[in-house]
Amino acid sequence: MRTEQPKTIHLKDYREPDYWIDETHLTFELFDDHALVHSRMSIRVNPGEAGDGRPDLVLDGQNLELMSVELDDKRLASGDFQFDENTLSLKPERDTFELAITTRIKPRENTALEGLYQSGSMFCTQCEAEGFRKITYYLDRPDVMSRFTTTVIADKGDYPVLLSNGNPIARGDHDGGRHWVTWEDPFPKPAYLFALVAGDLCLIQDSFTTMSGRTIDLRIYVEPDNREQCGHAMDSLKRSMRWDEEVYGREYDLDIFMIVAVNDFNMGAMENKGLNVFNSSCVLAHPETATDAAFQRVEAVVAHEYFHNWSGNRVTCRDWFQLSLKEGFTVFRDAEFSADMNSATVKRIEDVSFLRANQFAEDAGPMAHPVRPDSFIEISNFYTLTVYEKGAEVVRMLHTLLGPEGFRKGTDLYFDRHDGQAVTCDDFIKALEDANGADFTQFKRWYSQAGTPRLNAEGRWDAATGTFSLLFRQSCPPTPGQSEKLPFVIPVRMALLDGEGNEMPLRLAGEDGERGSETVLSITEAEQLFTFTDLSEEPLPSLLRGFSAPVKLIYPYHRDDRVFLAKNDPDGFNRWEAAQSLAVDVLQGLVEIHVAGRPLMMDQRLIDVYRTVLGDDSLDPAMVAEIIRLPSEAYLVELAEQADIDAIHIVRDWVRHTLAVTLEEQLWSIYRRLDERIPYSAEAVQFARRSLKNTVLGYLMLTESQDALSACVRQFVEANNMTDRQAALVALVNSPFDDQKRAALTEFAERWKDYPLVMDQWFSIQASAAQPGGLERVQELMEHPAFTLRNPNKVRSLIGAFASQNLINFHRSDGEGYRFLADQILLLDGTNPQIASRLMTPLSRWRKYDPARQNLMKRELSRIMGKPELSPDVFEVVSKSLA
Ligand code: LYS
Repeated sequence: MRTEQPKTIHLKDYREPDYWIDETHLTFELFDDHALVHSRMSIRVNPGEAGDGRPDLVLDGQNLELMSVELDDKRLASGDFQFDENTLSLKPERDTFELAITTRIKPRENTALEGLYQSGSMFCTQCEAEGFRKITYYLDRPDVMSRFTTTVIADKGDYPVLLSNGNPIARGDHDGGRHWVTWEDPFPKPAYLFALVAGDLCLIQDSFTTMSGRTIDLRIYVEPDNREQCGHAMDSLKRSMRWDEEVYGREYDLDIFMIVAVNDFNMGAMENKGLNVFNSSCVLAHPETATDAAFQRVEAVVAHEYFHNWSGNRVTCRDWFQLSLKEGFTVFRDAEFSADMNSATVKRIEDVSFLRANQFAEDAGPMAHPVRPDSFIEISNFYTLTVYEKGAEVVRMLHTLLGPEGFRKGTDLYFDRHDGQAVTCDDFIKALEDANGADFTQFKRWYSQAGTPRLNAEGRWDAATGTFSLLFRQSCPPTPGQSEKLPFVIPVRMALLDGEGNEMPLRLAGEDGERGSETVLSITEAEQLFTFTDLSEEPLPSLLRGFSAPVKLIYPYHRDDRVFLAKNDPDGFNRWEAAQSLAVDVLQGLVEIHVAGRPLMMDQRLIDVYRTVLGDDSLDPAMVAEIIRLPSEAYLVELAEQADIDAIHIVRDWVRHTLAVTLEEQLWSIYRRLDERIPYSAEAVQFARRSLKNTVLGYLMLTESQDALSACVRQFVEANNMTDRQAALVALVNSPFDDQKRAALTEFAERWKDYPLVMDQWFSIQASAAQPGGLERVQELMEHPAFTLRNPNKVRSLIGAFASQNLINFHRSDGEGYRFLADQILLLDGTNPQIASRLMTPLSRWRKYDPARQNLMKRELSRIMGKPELSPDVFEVVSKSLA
């Protein structure tokens, strides 16, 4: 047990800093085993905050060796300041002064990958959220914005490329083979946006002409071996720049925009001003080594980080409780961008599936928190699905309520009004309100109340009057610290369908005029009734189109209604939703039957829907693929009050087999039609065809026929792209054909052993395979020469994939899966607490399972809790999980 508990920080305690830092001049001397950091800051007291007498200046600092402190060019003696593990404080004698500090740090020993660290042969930084304090003493908070200049000095042979934010303004050589470059960033920024990179990197260069005619120098820096894999990231960057001009009127502001790919990175990427640092998995993409999904992820992450230049950098967060101000908004922006570049409906389906299986689970677990949290122990733990993905849903609802034009007026005002400032979620809402004369007082509950609202709806048809009334009732389950919730504003996009599936004209009682054939109902009360009039026949409602609010909608549809909607709803998203909910209903019913020990019987209606969809040539093949994909085990677990993971797994498998066998002929004809030999292109039309072909191949392999096996092996061998090759490997790995499986895995590893990102895939495919013995396989793979606990991508692809995607093996009834995960968490906590803390998620969800599993999971949580010197990251999650 730790001796001292880490402190909780509360939003309500926010106050402005006592001092501002107007200028920050940094000089880094990089050496093999250490770095010297000299900083010189122009500091001024914050008159608003200074009461009687001048407050102490308290700077943040962690793991720093303090070499010297100079105040206005006078070296301070050790009695002139105090310092402890986390701070350096002194008493300034004037309101404005210059403070110079030298620290010594050890980037090579920095395994937490926060601050300045070494990845492979290069130096790089990650400062968000509180990493800058591991570089030098500073006011490391986002509301302190400063103009930075940075000089980097290093060996010229080993580190020919020296980068920082802004523009290079001077360079030169020193004796002894060292050289230096000075960078100047004209835009004041918080320290979390600082970046430095030094390495032997190759440069891929292009340019972009902005809407006002300025030419921007675009640069991607990667290790020389990766030179051929940057084209897609560069194209994505140019498309993002154009899109942000067209859709938001936002132009890029520096002369250079740089992206650097690094192999060891805790997250996806980071939007440092002018110098984005990326996990190499979010930059590199080549048809032979990256799947379509990887191509789309690169496009999305490049866009996300680029969009941050306005939503995050030009306008930043006042404090870390406001994280969703930049992340929720930017995820919404990148999702809309991806929707415009690819299939909008498919993008929405993917995002909604992900949100419901994962963020809803977070909302229902011990770490549940509002989009704008009230408190935290460790801010790194709050880079969550709630802050990012639910935050984006909240912005999407604002977009829905205001319409695209009103929303644009609002964001124009927001960027205008707050350019160069550090602001709050309330400021964002206020700009949208002021630009539109809207009142979002009640809407703001989405920022302060946690949990996933339930929306129960019921319809009543009155033939005599030709009216259809919809009664909505909303509620929200309690979450930690919030037992009672007030009603949310829930926009419900909807239509009413007639017996042919056509949308009927919408006229609401009490309103003049018609609402057209689709409308948005704004639900604001706990209980609210809407009555539609002048209807010629009983309608079937198509509700929550496009998932217009992140809620659990419960409408008492009959299975036949869902079949009808799945076949006829003119709204593509709701066709998918109807098929999904039909499948959920069928699966849940079968789970009960299985648990009762009765024989399983397939509901023919599900087969009928799949058959119709598979035969509908007018549908986008990617849509067909989405519709015939059964809901994931994770989603079924989330929906269950208490999940019977064995039953869910058995039943879902059985349904998949049954579908495969029943639809075999039709599946073959689709596979044959789509199995074409064409040159690869990373475009939506091809993504769609491969997506359907490979979903179909997955089903065909379930029939265990020799024909399927031959087709699969042939695809594995002959594929001209990684998407097809990998899909075949997945199908083989999940099949009973042991010889072919082994051969394919060996061949794959041999061929791609020098490609770390491809090997990540190889690990994760095996870690996710549901065959018995999954844990032993993972343990064996941990000994593989390509595996290392030091690289976050490797940890995620093996341990992370096992614990979050291989539910049946992770939850084996003897608890060995839990013990294994806890062991890894304890190991990693000593080297990389952020990664250790992320791995806690599956254990934190223990309340979802049966009492025996609950005990086994709690036992591991207690074991983790008992470790002395636990990091604040893991401490926060484990203590909240056990609370
Ligand atoms: N701001 C980054 C993003 O674009 C993530 C930083 C993560 C810091 N722990 O999502």
